[in-house]
Amino acid sequence: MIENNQTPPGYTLVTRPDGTQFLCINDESAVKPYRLPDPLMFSDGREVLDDFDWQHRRDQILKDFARYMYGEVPTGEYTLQLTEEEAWTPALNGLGQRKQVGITIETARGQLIAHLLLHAPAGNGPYPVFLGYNFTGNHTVHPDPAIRQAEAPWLKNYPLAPRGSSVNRWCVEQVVGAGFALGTIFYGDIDPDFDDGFQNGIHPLFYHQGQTEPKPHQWGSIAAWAFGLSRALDYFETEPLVNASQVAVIGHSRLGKTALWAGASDTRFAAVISNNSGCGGAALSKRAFGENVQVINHSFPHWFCRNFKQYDAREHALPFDQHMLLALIAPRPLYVASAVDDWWSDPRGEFLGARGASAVYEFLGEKGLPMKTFPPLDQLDLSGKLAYHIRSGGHDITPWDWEQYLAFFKRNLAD
Ligand code: GTR
Repeated sequence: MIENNQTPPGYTLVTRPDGTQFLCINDESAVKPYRLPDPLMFSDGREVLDDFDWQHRRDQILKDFARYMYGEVPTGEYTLQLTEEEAWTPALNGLGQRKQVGITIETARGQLIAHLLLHAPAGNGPYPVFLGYNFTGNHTVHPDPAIRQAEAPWLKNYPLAPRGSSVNRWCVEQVVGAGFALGTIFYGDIDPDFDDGFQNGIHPLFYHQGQTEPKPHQWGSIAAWAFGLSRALDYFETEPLVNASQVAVIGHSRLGKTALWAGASDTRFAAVISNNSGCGGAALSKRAFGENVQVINHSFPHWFCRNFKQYDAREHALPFDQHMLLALIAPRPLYVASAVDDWWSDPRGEFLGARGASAVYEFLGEKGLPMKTFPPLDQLDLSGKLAYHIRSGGHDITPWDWEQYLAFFKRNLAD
Protein backbone atom coordinates (compact mmCIF):
# COMPACT_ATOMS: atom_id res chain seq x y z
CA MET A 1 0.00 0.00 0.00
CA ILE A 2 1.40 3.39 -1.01
CA GLU A 3 0.26 6.32 1.12
CA ASN A 4 -0.99 9.39 -0.69
CA ASN A 5 1.44 11.68 1.08
CA GLN A 6 4.30 9.70 -0.48
CA THR A 7 3.17 10.35 -4.05
CA PRO A 8 6.10 12.10 -5.75
CA PRO A 9 5.43 15.26 -7.77
CA GLY A 10 4.26 14.50 -11.32
CA TYR A 11 2.77 11.15 -10.29
CA THR A 12 -0.66 10.03 -9.22
CA LEU A 13 -1.70 6.92 -7.38
CA VAL A 14 -3.92 4.70 -9.49
CA THR A 15 -5.95 1.92 -7.90
CA ARG A 16 -6.98 -0.87 -10.25
CA PRO A 17 -10.28 -2.74 -9.76
CA ASP A 18 -8.49 -5.56 -7.89
CA GLY A 19 -7.15 -3.05 -5.35
CA THR A 20 -3.54 -3.05 -6.61
CA GLN A 21 -2.04 0.41 -6.65
CA PHE A 22 0.45 1.90 -9.10
CA LEU A 23 2.25 5.21 -9.26
CA CYS A 24 1.63 6.63 -12.71
CA ILE A 25 3.05 9.73 -14.34
CA ASN A 26 0.45 12.42 -14.90
CA ASP A 27 2.67 15.43 -15.51
CA GLU A 28 5.33 16.11 -18.15
CA SER A 29 7.84 17.10 -15.46
CA ALA A 30 8.06 13.47 -14.29
CA VAL A 31 8.83 11.96 -17.73
CA LYS A 32 12.39 10.65 -17.60
CA PRO A 33 14.75 11.12 -20.55
CA TYR A 34 14.47 8.23 -23.02
CA ARG A 35 16.01 7.24 -26.33
CA LEU A 36 13.86 6.13 -29.25
CA PRO A 37 15.25 3.55 -31.67
CA ASP A 38 15.50 4.91 -35.22
CA PRO A 39 13.12 3.07 -37.55
CA LEU A 40 15.45 3.92 -40.44
CA MET A 41 18.45 2.24 -38.85
CA PHE A 42 18.96 -1.55 -38.73
CA SER A 43 19.56 -3.04 -35.31
CA ASP A 44 23.24 -3.50 -36.27
CA GLY A 45 23.54 0.26 -36.80
CA ARG A 46 23.38 0.20 -40.60
CA GLU A 47 21.30 2.95 -42.19
CA VAL A 48 18.24 2.22 -44.32
CA LEU A 49 19.18 3.64 -47.72
CA ASP A 50 16.44 2.66 -50.15
CA ASP A 51 13.05 0.97 -50.52
CA PHE A 52 14.67 -2.45 -50.61
CA ASP A 53 16.44 -1.79 -47.31
CA TRP A 54 13.18 -0.51 -45.82
CA GLN A 55 11.40 -3.77 -46.70
CA HIS A 56 14.06 -5.67 -44.73
CA ARG A 57 13.99 -3.25 -41.84
CA ARG A 58 10.19 -3.37 -41.87
CA ASP A 59 10.27 -7.18 -41.64
CA GLN A 60 12.66 -6.96 -38.69
CA ILE A 61 10.45 -4.46 -36.84
CA LEU A 62 7.29 -6.45 -37.56
CA LYS A 63 8.89 -9.64 -36.24
CA ASP A 64 10.04 -7.89 -33.06
CA PHE A 65 6.56 -6.50 -32.35
CA ALA A 66 5.06 -9.93 -32.96
CA ARG A 67 7.59 -11.77 -30.84
CA TYR A 68 7.84 -9.43 -27.87
CA MET A 69 4.54 -7.60 -27.71
CA TYR A 70 1.39 -8.68 -29.55
CA GLY A 71 2.41 -12.30 -30.17
CA GLU A 72 2.67 -14.36 -33.32
CA VAL A 73 -0.35 -16.02 -34.90
CA PRO A 74 0.23 -19.81 -34.78
CA THR A 75 0.94 -21.40 -38.13
CA GLY A 76 -1.78 -24.09 -37.92
CA GLU A 77 -4.19 -24.58 -40.80
CA TYR A 78 -7.74 -23.26 -40.77
CA THR A 79 -10.61 -22.94 -43.21
CA LEU A 80 -12.94 -20.04 -43.63
CA GLN A 81 -16.60 -20.41 -44.39
CA LEU A 82 -18.80 -17.44 -45.30
CA THR A 83 -22.52 -17.70 -44.63
CA GLU A 84 -25.02 -15.11 -45.74
CA GLU A 85 -27.10 -14.61 -42.59
CA GLU A 86 -29.07 -11.85 -44.25
CA ALA A 87 -28.91 -10.87 -47.94
CA TRP A 88 -28.62 -7.19 -48.90
CA THR A 89 -31.80 -5.55 -47.59
CA PRO A 90 -32.89 -1.90 -47.83
CA ALA A 91 -32.14 -0.15 -44.53
CA LEU A 92 -31.61 3.22 -42.86
CA ASN A 93 -34.90 4.60 -44.21
CA GLY A 94 -33.85 4.18 -47.81
CA LEU A 95 -30.42 5.77 -47.33
CA GLY A 96 -28.65 2.45 -47.66
CA GLN A 97 -28.70 -1.32 -47.38
CA ARG A 98 -27.69 -3.90 -44.79
CA LYS A 99 -26.18 -7.35 -44.96
CA GLN A 100 -25.13 -9.81 -42.24
CA VAL A 101 -22.51 -12.46 -42.77
CA GLY A 102 -21.26 -15.29 -40.60
CA ILE A 103 -17.51 -15.80 -40.84
CA THR A 104 -16.70 -19.28 -39.56
CA ILE A 105 -13.10 -20.10 -38.73
CA GLU A 106 -12.54 -23.82 -38.41
CA THR A 107 -9.54 -25.94 -37.44
CA ALA A 108 -9.14 -29.62 -36.54
CA ARG A 109 -10.04 -28.60 -32.96
CA GLY A 110 -13.34 -26.86 -33.60
CA GLN A 111 -14.90 -23.73 -34.98
CA LEU A 112 -15.95 -20.22 -34.08
CA ILE A 113 -18.32 -17.78 -35.83
CA ALA A 114 -17.84 -14.03 -36.07
CA HIS A 115 -20.93 -12.15 -37.22
CA LEU A 116 -20.27 -9.20 -39.51
CA LEU A 117 -22.83 -6.43 -39.86
CA LEU A 118 -22.34 -4.47 -43.05
CA HIS A 119 -24.10 -1.28 -44.15
CA ALA A 120 -23.57 0.31 -47.54
CA PRO A 121 -25.06 3.10 -49.64
CA ALA A 122 -28.09 2.09 -51.73
CA GLY A 123 -26.32 1.59 -55.11
CA ASN A 124 -24.17 -1.15 -56.61
CA GLY A 125 -20.78 -0.01 -55.36
CA PRO A 126 -18.06 -1.03 -55.05
CA TYR A 127 -17.77 1.24 -52.01
CA PRO A 128 -14.76 1.99 -49.85
CA VAL A 129 -15.26 0.57 -46.37
CA PHE A 130 -14.61 1.37 -42.74
CA LEU A 131 -14.13 -1.81 -40.72
CA GLY A 132 -13.96 -1.88 -36.94
CA TYR A 133 -14.97 -3.93 -33.94
CA ASN A 134 -17.66 -2.85 -31.54
CA PHE A 135 -17.46 -3.42 -27.77
CA THR A 136 -21.03 -4.37 -26.97
CA GLY A 137 -22.59 -6.31 -29.87
CA ASN A 138 -23.68 -5.45 -33.42
CA HIS A 139 -27.20 -4.77 -32.14
CA THR A 140 -25.90 -1.80 -30.15
CA VAL A 141 -24.51 0.19 -33.09
CA HIS A 142 -27.98 1.02 -34.48
CA PRO A 143 -31.54 0.58 -33.11
CA ASP A 144 -32.65 -1.36 -36.24
CA PRO A 145 -34.47 -4.48 -34.86
CA ALA A 146 -33.26 -6.61 -37.80
CA ILE A 147 -29.68 -6.51 -36.56
CA ARG A 148 -28.71 -9.79 -34.88
CA GLN A 149 -28.03 -9.75 -31.17
CA ALA A 150 -24.57 -10.68 -29.93
CA GLU A 151 -24.51 -14.33 -28.94
CA ALA A 152 -20.96 -15.46 -28.16
CA PRO A 153 -21.14 -18.40 -25.68
CA TRP A 154 -19.21 -16.62 -22.89
CA LEU A 155 -21.75 -13.75 -22.92
CA LYS A 156 -24.20 -15.77 -20.87
CA ASN A 157 -22.59 -14.51 -17.65
CA TYR A 158 -22.91 -10.85 -18.66
CA PRO A 159 -25.91 -8.57 -19.10
CA LEU A 160 -26.47 -7.83 -22.78
CA ALA A 161 -26.14 -4.14 -23.69
CA PRO A 162 -29.43 -2.65 -24.95
CA ARG A 163 -30.17 -2.36 -28.65
CA GLY A 164 -28.87 0.90 -30.10
CA SER A 165 -26.92 1.77 -26.95
CA SER A 166 -23.72 2.72 -28.76
CA VAL A 167 -25.20 4.75 -31.65
CA ASN A 168 -23.18 7.77 -30.57
CA ARG A 169 -19.98 5.92 -31.37
CA TRP A 170 -21.10 4.53 -34.72
CA CYS A 171 -22.83 7.18 -36.82
CA VAL A 172 -23.98 4.67 -39.43
CA GLU A 173 -26.05 7.22 -41.38
CA GLN A 174 -23.19 9.72 -41.39
CA VAL A 175 -20.77 7.16 -42.86
CA VAL A 176 -23.18 5.64 -45.40
CA GLY A 177 -24.47 9.10 -46.37
CA ALA A 178 -20.88 10.07 -47.21
CA GLY A 179 -20.63 7.17 -49.68
CA PHE A 180 -18.85 4.56 -47.56
CA ALA A 181 -19.73 1.08 -46.40
CA LEU A 182 -19.34 0.34 -42.70
CA GLY A 183 -18.57 -3.13 -41.37
CA THR A 184 -18.53 -4.09 -37.72
CA ILE A 185 -18.15 -7.23 -35.62
CA PHE A 186 -18.54 -7.72 -31.87
CA TYR A 187 -14.94 -8.23 -30.73
CA GLY A 188 -16.05 -10.91 -28.25
CA ASP A 189 -17.03 -13.11 -31.20
CA ILE A 190 -13.30 -13.72 -31.78
CA ASP A 191 -11.99 -13.66 -28.24
CA PRO A 192 -13.58 -12.72 -24.90
CA ASP A 193 -12.01 -9.70 -23.24
CA PHE A 194 -11.12 -11.26 -19.92
CA ASP A 195 -8.27 -13.35 -18.61
CA ASP A 196 -9.57 -16.90 -19.08
CA GLY A 197 -6.14 -18.46 -19.58
CA PHE A 198 -7.01 -18.52 -23.29
CA GLN A 199 -9.53 -21.31 -22.85
CA ASN A 200 -12.37 -19.64 -24.79
CA GLY A 201 -12.35 -17.81 -28.09
CA ILE A 202 -9.99 -18.47 -30.94
CA HIS A 203 -6.79 -19.49 -29.12
CA PRO A 204 -7.72 -23.10 -28.28
CA LEU A 205 -8.62 -23.74 -31.93
CA PHE A 206 -4.93 -23.44 -32.74
CA TYR A 207 -3.43 -25.47 -29.87
CA HIS A 208 -1.25 -28.41 -30.82
CA GLN A 209 -1.72 -31.77 -29.15
CA GLY A 210 -1.31 -31.29 -25.40
CA GLN A 211 -0.98 -27.50 -25.58
CA THR A 212 -3.13 -25.59 -23.06
CA GLU A 213 -2.06 -21.99 -23.56
CA PRO A 214 -0.21 -19.93 -26.17
CA LYS A 215 3.61 -20.06 -26.00
CA PRO A 216 5.32 -16.94 -24.59
CA HIS A 217 5.80 -15.49 -28.08
CA GLN A 218 2.33 -16.43 -29.33
CA TRP A 219 -0.74 -14.24 -29.71
CA GLY A 220 -2.62 -12.51 -26.95
CA SER A 221 -6.13 -11.15 -27.43
CA ILE A 222 -5.16 -8.05 -29.42
CA ALA A 223 -3.37 -10.16 -32.03
CA ALA A 224 -6.35 -12.53 -32.07
CA TRP A 225 -8.76 -9.66 -32.65
CA ALA A 226 -6.48 -8.34 -35.41
CA PHE A 227 -6.53 -11.80 -37.02
CA GLY A 228 -10.35 -11.60 -37.00
CA LEU A 229 -10.27 -8.27 -38.83
CA SER A 230 -8.11 -9.84 -41.53
CA ARG A 231 -10.71 -12.60 -41.94
CA ALA A 232 -13.38 -9.92 -42.46
CA LEU A 233 -11.10 -8.49 -45.15
CA ASP A 234 -10.94 -11.98 -46.73
CA TYR A 235 -14.72 -11.81 -46.94
CA PHE A 236 -14.63 -8.30 -48.47
CA GLU A 237 -12.49 -9.75 -51.25
CA THR A 238 -15.52 -11.86 -52.24
CA GLU A 239 -18.17 -9.13 -51.83
CA PRO A 240 -18.92 -7.18 -55.06
CA LEU A 241 -20.52 -4.24 -53.25
CA VAL A 242 -17.33 -3.25 -51.45
CA ASN A 243 -13.90 -2.34 -52.69
CA ALA A 244 -11.51 -4.62 -50.78
CA SER A 245 -8.53 -2.51 -51.84
CA GLN A 246 -10.09 0.48 -50.05
CA VAL A 247 -10.64 -0.74 -46.51
CA ALA A 248 -9.84 1.56 -43.60
CA VAL A 249 -9.47 -0.36 -40.35
CA ILE A 250 -10.64 1.70 -37.39
CA GLY A 251 -10.83 1.24 -33.64
CA HIS A 252 -11.28 3.07 -30.37
CA SER A 253 -9.09 2.51 -27.33
CA ARG A 254 -8.13 -1.19 -26.95
CA LEU A 255 -9.73 -1.65 -30.34
CA GLY A 256 -7.57 1.21 -31.61
CA LYS A 257 -4.53 -0.81 -30.51
CA THR A 258 -6.11 -3.70 -32.40
CA ALA A 259 -6.69 -1.62 -35.55
CA LEU A 260 -3.04 -0.53 -35.52
CA TRP A 261 -1.74 -4.08 -35.16
CA ALA A 262 -4.16 -5.28 -37.87
CA GLY A 263 -2.94 -2.55 -40.22
CA ALA A 264 0.71 -3.25 -39.41
CA SER A 265 0.47 -7.01 -39.81
CA ASP A 266 -1.85 -7.09 -42.85
CA THR A 267 -0.81 -4.66 -45.58
CA ARG A 268 -4.05 -5.26 -47.49
CA PHE A 269 -5.65 -2.70 -45.17
CA ALA A 270 -5.54 0.50 -47.20
CA ALA A 271 -5.74 2.91 -44.26
CA VAL A 272 -5.68 2.82 -40.46
CA ILE A 273 -7.48 4.96 -37.88
CA SER A 274 -6.42 4.88 -34.25
CA ASN A 275 -8.82 6.62 -31.89
CA ASN A 276 -7.48 7.22 -28.36
CA SER A 277 -5.46 3.98 -28.56
CA GLY A 278 -2.98 4.99 -25.82
CA CYS A 279 -0.55 2.55 -24.21
CA GLY A 280 0.14 -0.41 -26.49
CA GLY A 281 -1.35 1.66 -29.33
CA ALA A 282 -0.03 4.94 -30.69
CA ALA A 283 1.46 6.29 -27.45
CA LEU A 284 5.21 5.93 -26.88
CA SER A 285 5.86 3.31 -24.18
CA LYS A 286 9.20 4.76 -23.10
CA ARG A 287 7.53 7.93 -21.79
CA ALA A 288 5.56 5.75 -19.38
CA PHE A 289 3.04 8.58 -19.06
CA GLY A 290 -0.43 7.60 -17.84
CA GLU A 291 -0.98 3.90 -18.37
CA ASN A 292 2.40 2.17 -18.57
CA VAL A 293 3.56 -1.33 -19.54
CA GLN A 294 3.43 -2.74 -16.02
CA VAL A 295 -0.07 -1.41 -15.37
CA ILE A 296 -1.48 -2.58 -18.70
CA ASN A 297 0.02 -6.07 -18.27
CA HIS A 298 -1.36 -6.24 -14.75
CA SER A 299 -4.85 -5.02 -15.66
CA PHE A 300 -5.18 -6.91 -18.93
CA PRO A 301 -2.81 -9.90 -18.76
CA HIS A 302 -4.43 -11.38 -21.87
CA TRP A 303 -3.95 -8.49 -24.31
CA PHE A 304 -0.29 -9.04 -25.17
CA CYS A 305 1.94 -12.09 -25.42
CA ARG A 306 3.68 -13.38 -22.31
CA ASN A 307 7.08 -12.14 -23.54
CA PHE A 308 5.83 -8.57 -23.14
CA LYS A 309 5.76 -8.94 -19.35
CA GLN A 310 9.56 -8.80 -19.23
CA TYR A 311 9.21 -5.07 -19.99
CA ASP A 312 7.08 -4.31 -16.91
CA ALA A 313 8.66 -1.15 -15.44
CA ARG A 314 11.49 -1.70 -17.97
CA GLU A 315 10.28 0.29 -20.95
CA HIS A 316 13.85 1.51 -21.54
CA ALA A 317 14.79 -2.08 -22.49
CA LEU A 318 12.18 -2.38 -25.26
CA PRO A 319 13.93 -2.85 -28.62
CA PHE A 320 11.24 -0.71 -30.27
CA ASP A 321 8.65 1.89 -29.47
CA GLN A 322 5.20 2.63 -30.81
CA HIS A 323 6.38 5.14 -33.45
CA MET A 324 7.81 2.05 -35.18
CA LEU A 325 4.44 0.31 -35.06
CA LEU A 326 2.96 3.36 -36.79
CA ALA A 327 5.86 3.33 -39.27
CA LEU A 328 4.85 -0.20 -40.30
CA ILE A 329 1.70 1.33 -41.76
CA ALA A 330 3.66 3.73 -44.01
CA PRO A 331 3.11 4.81 -46.73
CA ARG A 332 -0.58 4.04 -46.26
CA PRO A 333 -2.84 6.73 -44.79
CA LEU A 334 -2.84 6.73 -40.99
CA TYR A 335 -4.85 8.89 -38.61
CA VAL A 336 -3.91 9.07 -34.92
CA ALA A 337 -6.39 10.86 -32.68
CA SER A 338 -6.32 11.86 -29.01
CA ALA A 339 -8.67 13.61 -26.59
CA VAL A 340 -7.45 16.25 -24.18
CA ASP A 341 -9.04 14.83 -21.02
CA ASP A 342 -7.78 11.35 -21.80
CA TRP A 343 -4.50 11.74 -19.90
CA TRP A 344 -4.44 7.97 -19.27
CA SER A 345 -3.83 7.43 -23.01
CA ASP A 346 -1.05 10.05 -23.06
CA PRO A 347 -2.13 12.39 -25.90
CA ARG A 348 1.35 13.90 -26.21
CA GLY A 349 2.84 10.41 -26.40
CA GLU A 350 0.39 9.58 -29.19
CA PHE A 351 1.41 12.73 -31.05
CA LEU A 352 5.11 11.90 -30.58
CA GLY A 353 4.44 8.38 -31.85
CA ALA A 354 3.00 9.86 -35.04
CA ARG A 355 5.86 12.37 -35.25
CA GLY A 356 8.41 9.56 -34.98
CA ALA A 357 6.69 7.58 -37.74
CA SER A 358 6.55 10.60 -40.01
CA ALA A 359 10.23 10.22 -40.96
CA VAL A 360 9.40 6.88 -42.60
CA TYR A 361 6.53 8.38 -44.61
CA GLU A 362 8.90 11.05 -45.86
CA PHE A 363 11.63 8.52 -46.59
CA LEU A 364 9.07 6.67 -48.74
CA GLY A 365 8.28 9.88 -50.66
CA GLU A 366 5.00 10.79 -48.95
CA LYS A 367 4.06 13.83 -46.95
CA GLY A 368 3.97 12.66 -43.36
CA LEU A 369 2.59 14.51 -40.38
CA PRO A 370 2.09 18.20 -41.32
CA MET A 371 2.56 19.63 -37.83
CA LYS A 372 6.00 19.61 -36.21
CA THR A 373 4.81 20.58 -32.74
CA PHE A 374 1.92 19.47 -30.54
CA PRO A 375 -1.13 21.16 -32.10
CA PRO A 376 -3.76 23.24 -30.30
CA LEU A 377 -7.09 21.61 -29.40
CA ASP A 378 -9.42 20.69 -32.26
CA GLN A 379 -7.02 21.92 -34.92
CA LEU A 380 -6.96 19.96 -38.17
CA ASP A 381 -4.51 19.57 -41.00
CA LEU A 382 -5.32 16.64 -43.23
CA SER A 383 -2.77 17.48 -45.92
CA GLY A 384 -0.38 14.59 -45.12
CA LYS A 385 -0.65 10.81 -45.34
CA LEU A 386 -0.36 10.93 -41.56
CA ALA A 387 -2.88 12.97 -39.59
CA TYR A 388 -3.23 13.81 -35.92
CA HIS A 389 -5.77 15.70 -33.87
CA ILE A 390 -6.40 16.31 -30.21
CA ARG A 391 -10.07 16.86 -29.57
CA SER A 392 -11.73 18.65 -26.65
CA GLY A 393 -13.36 16.23 -24.24
CA GLY A 394 -12.64 12.76 -22.98
CA HIS A 395 -11.91 9.18 -23.93
CA ASP A 396 -14.47 8.43 -26.64
CA ILE A 397 -15.10 8.30 -30.37
CA THR A 398 -17.54 11.02 -31.36
CA PRO A 399 -19.42 12.13 -34.50
CA TRP A 400 -16.84 14.94 -34.77
CA ASP A 401 -14.02 12.37 -34.85
CA TRP A 402 -15.87 10.41 -37.55
CA GLU A 403 -16.31 13.57 -39.61
CA GLN A 404 -12.52 13.99 -39.72
CA TYR A 405 -11.92 10.32 -40.53
CA LEU A 406 -14.42 10.51 -43.41
CA ALA A 407 -12.74 13.63 -44.79
CA PHE A 408 -9.27 12.11 -44.40
CA PHE A 409 -10.14 8.80 -46.05
CA LYS A 410 -12.01 10.56 -48.87
CA ARG A 411 -9.09 12.88 -49.49
CA ASN A 412 -6.65 9.99 -49.65
CA LEU A 413 -8.86 7.95 -51.95
CA ALA A 414 -8.85 10.85 -54.37
CA ASP A 415 -5.01 10.92 -54.54
C1 GTR B 1 -8.62 1.10 -20.28
C2 GTR B 1 -7.23 0.69 -20.62
C3 GTR B 1 -6.75 1.36 -21.84
C4 GTR B 1 -7.81 1.44 -22.93
C5 GTR B 1 -9.23 1.47 -22.41
C6 GTR B 1 -10.34 1.04 -23.36
O1 GTR B 1 -9.09 0.55 -19.12
O2 GTR B 1 -6.43 1.00 -19.54
O3 GTR B 1 -5.58 0.74 -22.31
O4 GTR B 1 -7.65 0.47 -23.88
O5 GTR B 1 -9.42 0.68 -21.33
O6 GTR B 1 -10.19 0.13 -24.16
O7 GTR B 1 -11.42 1.61 -23.23
